[in-house]
Amino acid sequence: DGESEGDAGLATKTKTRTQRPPMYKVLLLNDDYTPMEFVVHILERFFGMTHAQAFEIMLTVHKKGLAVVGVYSFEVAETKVGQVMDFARRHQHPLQCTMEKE
Ligand code: NFA
Repeated sequence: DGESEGDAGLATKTKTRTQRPPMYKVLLLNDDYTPMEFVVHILERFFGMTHAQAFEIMLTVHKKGLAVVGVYSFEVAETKVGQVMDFARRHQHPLQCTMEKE
């Protein structure tokens, strides 16, 4: 027992660490053209933020160039990115949203 030759017959346990699924950061990128209120609307609509939270994060993106707007499983992150990109394109704004593994 115990995946070891040097145990002289004594039981040993090899700890196997549980694998948590990877999480993905969803990032919003600044640009010079997308209206501030449009970005605030996106953060409320797709990321469940209050108006005050959304305004604060929008200003962070505006000043710093980008911000993490949420952390999700791959599937949820992919859906959020798709929703933002589609909504921005339909309104003819150049807003960019991407995801990266944490
Ligand atoms: N920089 C944009 C502007 O001045 C606002 C903006 C914020 C765009 C966050 C994209 C993301 N109108």
